[in-house]
Amino acid sequence: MKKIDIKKIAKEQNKKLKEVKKFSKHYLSTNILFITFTLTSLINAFLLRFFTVKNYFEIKPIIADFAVILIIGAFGYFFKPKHQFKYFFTWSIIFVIICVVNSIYYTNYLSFVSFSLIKSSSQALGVSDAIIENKMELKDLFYIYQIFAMIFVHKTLKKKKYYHKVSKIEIGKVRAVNTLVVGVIFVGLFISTLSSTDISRLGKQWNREYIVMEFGIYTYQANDLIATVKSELNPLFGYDESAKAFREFYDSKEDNNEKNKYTNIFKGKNVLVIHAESIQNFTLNTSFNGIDVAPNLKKLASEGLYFSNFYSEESVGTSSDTEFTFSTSLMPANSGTVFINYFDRNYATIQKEFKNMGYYVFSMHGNNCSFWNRATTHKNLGYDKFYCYKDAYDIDETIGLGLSDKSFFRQSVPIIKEIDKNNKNFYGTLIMLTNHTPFTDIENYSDYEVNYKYQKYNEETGKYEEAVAPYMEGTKLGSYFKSVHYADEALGQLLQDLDKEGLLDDTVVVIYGDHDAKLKKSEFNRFYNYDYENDKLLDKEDEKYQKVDYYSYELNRKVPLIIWSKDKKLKTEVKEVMGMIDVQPTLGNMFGFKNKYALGHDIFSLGDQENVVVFPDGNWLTNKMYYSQSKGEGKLLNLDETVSIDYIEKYNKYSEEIISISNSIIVYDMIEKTEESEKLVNTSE
Ligand code: GP9
Ligand code: MN
Repeated sequence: MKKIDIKKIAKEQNKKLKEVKKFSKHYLSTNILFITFTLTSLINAFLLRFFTVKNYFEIKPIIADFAVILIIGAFGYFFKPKHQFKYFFTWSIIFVIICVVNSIYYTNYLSFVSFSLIKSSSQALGVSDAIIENKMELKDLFYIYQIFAMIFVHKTLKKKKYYHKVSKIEIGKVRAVNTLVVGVIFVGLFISTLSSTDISRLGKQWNREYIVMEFGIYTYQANDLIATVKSELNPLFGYDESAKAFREFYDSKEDNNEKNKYTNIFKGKNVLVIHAESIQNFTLNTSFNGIDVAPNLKKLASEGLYFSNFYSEESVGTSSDTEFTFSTSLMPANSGTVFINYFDRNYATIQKEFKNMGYYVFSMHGNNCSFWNRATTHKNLGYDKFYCYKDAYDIDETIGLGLSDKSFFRQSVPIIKEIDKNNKNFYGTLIMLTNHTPFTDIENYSDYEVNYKYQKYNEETGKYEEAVAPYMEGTKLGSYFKSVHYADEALGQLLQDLDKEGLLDDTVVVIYGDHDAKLKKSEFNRFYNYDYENDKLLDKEDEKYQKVDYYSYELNRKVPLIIWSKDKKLKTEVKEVMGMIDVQPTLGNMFGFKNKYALGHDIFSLGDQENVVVFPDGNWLTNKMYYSQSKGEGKLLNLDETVSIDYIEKYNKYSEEIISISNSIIVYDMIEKTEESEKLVNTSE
């Protein structure tokens, strides 16, 4: 048997330890500037989160910050030691600016700054106003110590002839590569911690707080820079071709001037538009133990004009895309989101139309004013004022993402009353919030039950007894139903309060679900296929089993659209398929305006023409079929009817055209350019 020489092993270990110590000592004493830069940058990034989003102990953003600093710092080694200070100092200044500006911005807006806002002077002014108004706090300037630390360390090193000594032993390229490798390892480590939500939110960028919390401030700012530059570059390519397509499209577009029974019926009436967060249409037809999920919406739908096959056409911009499509009758942008990347274009909006008719046009939201860049974009859409967050509301009850809908509505009514008093007419948008994914917080506030109560036969007693099966309790879809029930109660309360104040007498209420709840297909499995007697799912072979396939899921994503007024004369269910893009022309006909750039249709002026709902991914839906362009296949809605290949090709072409014309208007600011050239023609005539 081989003898283990413990002494030898201990000796070797000792030797290794000594080598590590020697290396560490050598590394620490010959990389002082780099280490100072790395540590101070890391501390500042940590402090920024400490003072803002407050996720102190989260390791993820620290890894991300560290990786960014290492990678940037590595390039410093390509300079000779005596020139390295300039490099590290420049980056220190950039990092300090990032921290100070974001800190000030957060103090004022509870969000982080974006390069895209530089273009919007109003936001920049907002910040400078804030500085003048003394909304800057001492902590916002704390980060500047990094600059002094760098100068101090540099001067001390210079005095000690450090740079001269280091230049004799340093092989810059080797150090650069080694540091880069370590940086890349940390990037890999960081990526392994990411969830799909993280990645999608980094792409969407609307929740800036979340990105800083998870990715750290430096990655946030770099990502923001890339997104801003990308959206700035887009307009530089392909303009001529798009302008030609745009002109041809509008030259050949048939203008429908046909009148119908809804033409001008609401002329001169006030409008309240309710953006009902994540309300899907099927919730109006759902009840648990005899209690409706959404009794108020159901009642409004039965009294007003109810569009029961209505779809939101949102893309990655979710809520903001819907606001955009509703307002402009255009599709969302192909890349990026209008509210973040193309908010400064000229759009023909419903808000501007009402403003031209002398209305006071406002929006209201209980959440952070800068979410989805609303504070800026709402102004550009034509709103006179955006009542938001702490500027207008007392955040006295928080559920989920922020101010609860009940409190939001309760506080909105007196504001609307005041607006009504001071203006002849008003048009207002109320953006709800509580029914936002992940819907779980509602469990703490709701007593709505989503279980299944039934009479069970007790063989021993020979009697029927009340039994309860858990059904949707404890599931995400279950929480969603509770959340919708809450939102519906809030809506009911709003209408009651408005009525009490006499605000419904001359007002049309428009309610839309802004998009589906983004629930997984599997969530619906339990909902449709629950075997309450055995508290399990029905067998797939069971004749009652209802499969949730791609098409049934997509078709079920429809949201309610209700146009309601107190006199209840509207009372009609419109079953024709309809998209968010069709709302502006439909309301335009009712209130007496027309937008020549609208890509949707007045649903009541279609005559024999079939309507089509185009989705941002090119899929489309008619009364006859849902077609997926990416799959290259579709589903007939009525099996007795067939469609031809030409039919499919016609709508494939049409949906591509609608998406591309919309995108041209958004990216190349086509409406502004057309109006400018029309002005030129008019003045030269
Ligand atoms: C944010 C809220 C939610 O304030 O409107 O936006 P969403 O996540 O639905 O796009
Ligand atoms: Mn939304």
